[in-house]
This record gives sequence, C-alpha cells and structure tokens, in this order.
Amino acid sequence: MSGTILVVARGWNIEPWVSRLAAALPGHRIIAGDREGEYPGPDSELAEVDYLLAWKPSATILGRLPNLKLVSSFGAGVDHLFASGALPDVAIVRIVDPDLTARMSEYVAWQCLHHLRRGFEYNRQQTARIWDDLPQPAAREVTVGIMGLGVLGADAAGVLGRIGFEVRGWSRTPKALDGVKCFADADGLDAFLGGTDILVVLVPLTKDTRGLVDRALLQRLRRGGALGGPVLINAARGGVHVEADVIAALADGTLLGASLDVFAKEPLPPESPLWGCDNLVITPHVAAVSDPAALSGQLAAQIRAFERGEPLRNRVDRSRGY
Ligand code: NDP
Ligand code: OXD
Repeated sequence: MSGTILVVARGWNIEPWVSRLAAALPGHRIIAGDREGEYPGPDSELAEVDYLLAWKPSATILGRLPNLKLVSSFGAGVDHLFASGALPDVAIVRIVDPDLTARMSEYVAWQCLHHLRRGFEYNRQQTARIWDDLPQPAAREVTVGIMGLGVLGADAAGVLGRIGFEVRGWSRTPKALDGVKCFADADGLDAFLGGTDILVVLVPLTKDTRGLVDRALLQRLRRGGALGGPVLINAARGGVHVEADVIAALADGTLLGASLDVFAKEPLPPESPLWGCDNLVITPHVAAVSDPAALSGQLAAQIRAFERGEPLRNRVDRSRGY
C-alpha cells in the first residue's frame, strides 16, 4: 500500500522536505501547499490525501481532508495543528529528535550564559569603548528553573547542570531527574518559582498554559539572588507569556532581563514595543529549527510504520493538547 502525502508549511521553503521525502518514500504521491499554508489545487486532489505533514496549516486545508489517516507536525510543538479547531480526528505525531533537542539546549545555554555573564552591559561598554570589569557571580550561585521537563526541558537541564548552574524544574506530573530539584503541578509552583533566578519556559501551549507567565507569576520569582534580579527566557510559545506583562516587568525591574524566541504574533510586528526593550534579547523563533536533513527520515519512518500496522512513535495526546 502507498498513499498520498500533503506537505504544507506556512512561511517555509518546502522543497528540501519534498525532495527528501520523495527519495525516502518511493511509490508515494507527494503534493505540496504554498508558503501561505494553503493548497491551491482542487478539493478532489485533497480528497486523496492520506497523510498530512504540517507546520501552521490553514483551517481551510484541515477542513478539506476527508480521508486523512495520520498527521505529523514538522516540529516538536503541535499547538499550530489544534489552533483552528478543524483538525480531523486522526492519529497525531510530533518530532522528537536528537538534532532538534541539541539545538534547543544550545539556545537555552546561550541565553542563560548571556544573562549570567552580563551580556547587555558588556555590549553597551563595547559600543562606548569602555574597558571595565563587572562583578560576576558563578554559575553555581544561580538557579535556573525550567518550566516543562519533557524531552527538551530534561535535556536542557542536563546541559545547564554540566555548566554548573543549580537546576530545578516544574512539570504537570511528578518527575525524578538526576541533579534536578523537581516540582509538579499547581501545588509545587510557588516553591519552584520562589527559588528560581532564571525562568526557562519549555511547556507546550495548551489551554492550561496559555497566559501562564503573567505579571503575578513573574513577581513570585526569587528576588535578591546572585544576578540582582530575575530573568525570563521563553523558547516554547509566545502564547504562554503575557506580552504586556513582560514589557511592564522589564521596565519596572520585576525582571532584570529576558530572552524571547517566540511571540503571540509571528513575525513580531515592527511596531511592537518589545523591540525597544534594551534588557531583552529577541530571536525570530529559531531556538530549535527543524532541519530537513535531520528530520525527513523520521517523518518517512512514521508513514512506513503506519502502513505496516506498526505502532507510531511520539504520539500526541489530543485531550492534553501535547
Ligand atoms: P514535551 O511534550 O516532551 O514536554 C512538555 C513538558 O511540559 C512536560 O514535562 C509536561 O509535563 C510539561 N507540561 C505540559 N503542560 C503543563 C502544565 N499545564 N503544567 C506544568 N507542566 C506542563 O515537549 P517538548 O519538550 O518536546 O517541547 C516543548 C515545547 O517546546 C513544544 O511544545 C514547543 O512549543 C516548543 N518548541 C519550541 C521550539 C523553538 O524553536 N522555539 C522548537 C521546538 C519546540 P508532563 O511531563 O507531566 O507531561
Ligand atoms: C517546534 C518549533 O515546535 O520549532 O518544533 O517551534
């Protein structure tokens, strides 16, 4: 048996994915959407689609797939699939891959070190041609608290621990990770935040996490730690933090600094006040990009497993939303 695959990825160049998938899945028909996340062809072609590989597909496309059997996200997150409410009731899988995981841990380490090593001040000093050494806490004096101890959070915790940071984590269900002080659920949140100097957000965007990182939560982070104030790093989804609250917290000292890779609206509009925050690092949703060379094999393997009636890997629980 071989089926028809629709690949659609809003804003991406889809060609490198299509060529790799075609090589890995001979005998399958592959059709591709456009850069707007739409499929310009007729409904009759979409009626033949068995498998959807997608990043931010439009609601219109999702509603035009009557014979769909399997959906895979092109990334680790799946909120973009649920966003429209039009996703057919079929199996959903996501990416779990060492390449993507390593990229995320690099980003988290990079940003934690930027704030530890006073990157903003040294950038300003360089611009002003000032040679001046600043007081410097050791990593062991700083606690990084990771929200979300899944695939990415657990790996980042290990990397940060090896650098020397104290590491704690918070998840929905209890966890036990070597070298990581673990907290869970709403009951553990206060204690988790109260000992955290750098908050790293790695929870998926779900109905439970939307707007979780608001002003009240930021005020519960440890004050008086070795950095001189708390720091926020969000590499998960923009919808998890409340943008206006982060801007206010950066302005009034509730936050010493922040790094945001993800935003409620992407691309971040030029008029956003975030661009003007001089204690904020902005990156354009690149913490862990999906690399076709690394990930196409996994996407093809999932389709082959499905066709052989074998179990799928990295299944998403629709009721939890991740
Ligand atoms: P996982 O599903 O492996 O882990 C999610 C973690 O979040 C789990 O520990 C889970 O708890 C926890 N969690 C979920 N909901 C809650 C909640 N309500 N309260 C407390 N904890 C919660 O996901 P990944 O680690 O693979 O990925 C995390 C996210 O990172 C993705 O969903 C995506 O949005 C984002 N991402 C961003 C990228 C970027 O480039 N910026 C790249 C890749 C991913 P439990 O373990 O108990 O289930
Ligand atoms: C992902 C992402 O979810 O890149 O993989 O955001």
